[in-house]
Amino acid sequence: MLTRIDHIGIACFDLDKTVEFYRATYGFEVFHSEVNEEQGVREAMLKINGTDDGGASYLQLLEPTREDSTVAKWLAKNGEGVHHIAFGTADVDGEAASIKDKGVRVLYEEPRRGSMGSRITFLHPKDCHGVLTELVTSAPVESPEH
Ligand code: MC0
Repeated sequence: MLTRIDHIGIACFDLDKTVEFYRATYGFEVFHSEVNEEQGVREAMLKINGTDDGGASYLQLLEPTREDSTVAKWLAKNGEGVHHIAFGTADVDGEAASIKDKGVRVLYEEPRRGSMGSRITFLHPKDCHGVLTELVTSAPVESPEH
């Protein structure tokens, strides 16, 4: 089951300037940031709200780290804007298999590493009415130390 909008991915040319726009305009703060070399992005996660499946919804701001990355290619063609949406699920493997059975191209054989230790895969935008769609299983939340 897909149980939340995990995040909306927004491609930008300058991550720091874009983070500042979201802070100054809406008051959203950076919850987490990292570089994902495999995906070729530097990213900032802005937490918007918790969700009733125990997860959360984020805006994910993405700046390419190299010219041959998918985000750099997309920015060159489209300019800044919404790059993908991501649905959260407890079972990315099962959801990907079931969606593949419906004839939608799943881009990875096995889920890969996403933001904050999550496991992710993507569905081809041409099979999703023009929307690059990601499936995410968040990393388990560590219990607080006593
Ligand atoms: C490409 N297309 C898109 C699109 N990217 N349509 C909607 N939204 C997008 N983001 C369209 C193009 O306009 C083109 O349509 C067609 O798909 C083929 O695109 P292409 O530019 O020729 O590029 P390809 O085929 O080499 O690659 C497209 C593909 C790729 C979706 C397969 O971008 C991909 O593998 N994406 C998944 C990985 C990714 O995006 N990673 C970055 C976020 P026309 O009509 O012109 O033929 S990483 C992330 O988000 C992680 C860190 C996380 O969440 O934790």
